[in-house]
Amino acid sequence: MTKLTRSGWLSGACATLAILSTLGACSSSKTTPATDGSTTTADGAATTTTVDAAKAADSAATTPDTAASAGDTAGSTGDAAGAAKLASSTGAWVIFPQTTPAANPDAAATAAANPAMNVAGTIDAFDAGGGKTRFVLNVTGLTPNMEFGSHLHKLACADTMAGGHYQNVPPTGDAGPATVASPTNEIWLDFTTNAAGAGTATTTVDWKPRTGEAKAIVIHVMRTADGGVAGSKLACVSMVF
Ligand SMILES: [Cu+2]
Repeated sequence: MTKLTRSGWLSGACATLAILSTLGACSSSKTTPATDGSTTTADGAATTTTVDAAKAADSAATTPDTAASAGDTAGSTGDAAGAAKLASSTGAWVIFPQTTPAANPDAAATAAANPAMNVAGTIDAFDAGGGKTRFVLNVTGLTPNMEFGSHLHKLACADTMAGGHYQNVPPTGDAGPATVASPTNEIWLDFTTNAAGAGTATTTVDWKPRTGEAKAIVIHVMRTADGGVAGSKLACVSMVF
């Protein structure tokens, strides 16, 4: 339906221009850059395919509910097969200084340069269907062959180093940290880097983060232990729900 509409628009535009005796606009300008990065030819059917593909992707990204069933079939690779994206990390990574023992009590982090000081990469969250959310982390530039912890945090990177972990069920009454700091109640994306310093992690939870209450992904110096402890915060990137 979209293809027909776009093709019809192009044809109509050229026809109108022809009537106005400005044939050059349609016949001599073979290709023009389109805003989505593809090229548009005035007469080409191939172009509409490219444009439609981009529009389809945009549509999937902005209408998660209608694509929920696609998310179910996407498998563990995450971003393939049209799973609706709920959120992505954005902007530059913030590197937290590791030179103040009081602020960063972990010895491994304070003794050496930040092992995540050159981190790059992204985190995406997808609608996995049935109310579930799948997170996929792909990072590079870290110290090779090292274990890291990583979580979804409540605050922005610039706000008290992203604050604490986002939790689906916050602590209430007598519930201690151990009862709510778990990989099913929080987003844990721990990983071990390969020899090239790259790491990946995927986790799926049966809930969606509440809008406005989760704002960043933090990488820690240690793999996450019981109770959510993972040592110093090394780096942070914005990821807003
Ligand atoms: Cu954390």
